[in-house]
Amino acid sequence: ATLPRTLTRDLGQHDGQRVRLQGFLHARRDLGGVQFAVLRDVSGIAQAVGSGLSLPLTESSIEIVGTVKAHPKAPGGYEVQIEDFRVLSAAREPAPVEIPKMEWNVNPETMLDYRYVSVRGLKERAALRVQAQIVRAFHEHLDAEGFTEISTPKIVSAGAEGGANLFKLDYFGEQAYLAQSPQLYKQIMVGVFERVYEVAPVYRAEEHATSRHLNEYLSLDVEMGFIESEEDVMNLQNRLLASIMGRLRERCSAEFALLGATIPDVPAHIPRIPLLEARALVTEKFGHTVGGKDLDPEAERLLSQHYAETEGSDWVFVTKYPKAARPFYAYPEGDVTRGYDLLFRGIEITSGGQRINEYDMLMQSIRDYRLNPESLAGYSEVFKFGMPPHGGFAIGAERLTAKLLGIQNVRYARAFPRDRHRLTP
Ligand code: AMO
Repeated sequence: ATLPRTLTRDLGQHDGQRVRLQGFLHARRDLGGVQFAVLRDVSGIAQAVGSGLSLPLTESSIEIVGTVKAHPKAPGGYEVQIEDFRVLSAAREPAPVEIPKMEWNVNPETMLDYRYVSVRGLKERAALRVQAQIVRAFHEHLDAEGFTEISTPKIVSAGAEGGANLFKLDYFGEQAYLAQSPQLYKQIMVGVFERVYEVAPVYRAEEHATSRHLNEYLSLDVEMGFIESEEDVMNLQNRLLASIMGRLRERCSAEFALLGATIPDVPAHIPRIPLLEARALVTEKFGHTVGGKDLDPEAERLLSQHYAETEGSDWVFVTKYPKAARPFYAYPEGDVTRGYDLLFRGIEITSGGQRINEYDMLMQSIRDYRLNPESLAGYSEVFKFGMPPHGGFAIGAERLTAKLLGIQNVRYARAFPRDRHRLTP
């Protein structure tokens, strides 16, 4: 019988035994008489040593059978003495980037050009694994709170968020768009399941290359019915984030250690501040004048700094956004709305709030925003049929991942980022 496969991370359980490893040739060294091979598998790396071997190019996929020996200087504390070395699929040419030597911010464009292989790097894949665990924890927590997962169209007939950043598409001769957000559909689905979530890519035709914008990103969307106000939504997000961070602490400590990052605490009550007060605070305390109706990136950074210093919180909800800074579906309250943003370590990672749920109010808002009521009829009609008070939010998965891990650009928090100049790989 063939020896079962052992993962590199489990070598310590097999001290003195024969094991079979499979993976990629991460690094190699030939000292003439002896050869060293570093094998990388899904769980980590292991050093193996043999003699009389002719090692293939790095990134070849390989199989090693050998005996495990404790070796304090080897990664993980064990080394495998090679008895049999097999090449499963030989690399045909040297890898265009040296996988073991890659670091964040080293030739970022080159790394992205060769992303199909550079993404194998330990740090690169650690970021993606953390994101996968964020998504998993998102599912787990919301399932436990009675939410149902939904899947809504990404080819749509109208924008949900306004603005000019819609990708146009020819749909059998009709004008269609790539969805900017599942917003309108997740609201409709509240009428079905009361509490829903969706994990799916969304599309934004952002013209400008910034470190926080992608043209395709993963949106973690939530919507819940029968709320009293946006407070219920913020409280849900507060619980959700605490639970995600708790699970990351259990499951991703190795990834955080590799990236030199720490998992933040989530206060039982994340601080809240109305937008107008936030703008004033940033001006008074830091002398920064905020342009526009929203917070600019510098104001977001300063406000976060303030809450980190005064309350020890990496998180702050900015509430009561004015109508001018919110889409048509936001629930109005005088001059402002029941919309909020969540800042995390200096950057907006979420928009959310309570939504309009009364038909007449919604139609008035559609007119006030000078939108075409006909193009929104597939959404607005449902408000004739008893839509309960509801609200929700969306977390940008790449922004959260990047900020958690200290990654400077959201592009590295996505396996195959789409930016202004990048449609491949
Ligand atoms: P909003 O447009 O603010 O709100 O988007 C929500 C969150 O998505 C992330 N995000 C982005 N991430 C990467 N690249 C981009 N171009 C980009 N644009 C946005 C941010 C942002 O906070 N429908 C509402 C959500 C809701 O109210 O439920 C919406 O889409 O983290």
